[in-house]
Amino acid sequence: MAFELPSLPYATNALEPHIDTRTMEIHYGKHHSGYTAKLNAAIENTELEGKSIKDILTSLDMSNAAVRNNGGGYYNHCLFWEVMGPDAGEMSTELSNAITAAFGSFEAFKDAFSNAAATQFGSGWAWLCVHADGSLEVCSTPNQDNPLMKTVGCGGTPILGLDVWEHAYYLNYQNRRPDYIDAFFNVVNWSEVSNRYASR
Ligand code: MN3
Repeated sequence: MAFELPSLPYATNALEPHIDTRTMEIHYGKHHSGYTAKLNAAIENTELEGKSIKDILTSLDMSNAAVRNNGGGYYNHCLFWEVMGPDAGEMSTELSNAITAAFGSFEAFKDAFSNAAATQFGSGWAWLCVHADGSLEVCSTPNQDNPLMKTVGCGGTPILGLDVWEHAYYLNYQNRRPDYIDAFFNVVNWSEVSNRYASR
């Protein structure tokens, strides 16, 4: 069973003005679609065919560039669409307490996450990850790597991710990545992030 491009949980214009319609159309319809097709091509007739994406990434041979790049791209964008939305929802008390425990306050978490996103040189992602004991970590990874991969320098399960590839923001923000990062916090779906925290 090949991987399929999941449907977007909202319309392509739902995140305006923070993330513009044209960027969503290209990012979802071209980039994510491309990662999906290339992942399927890379695993076809290999022992990876039929495994879950999480299983593939947690046991990945990092020298397998096609699966690393396209499997990462497939998983990362699936998460990215789901942790955003036109409705911010509500953060659970459990997640709120974990953020305070790890960072001191929500504002301090936001600063740490924004800094990770702003200082990731070139293309990559910023992450909020949960460890098995419920503790939280902010980190960033290059390209389409993610914390499920063993040797990327951060661990745990990602529950919030921000794509800082130029394709994610250039049409609307050009070189102003910090403005895009600020805008992202207007479209985070905290109910979804809380669900991911709870189901770690
Ligand atoms: Mn992207």
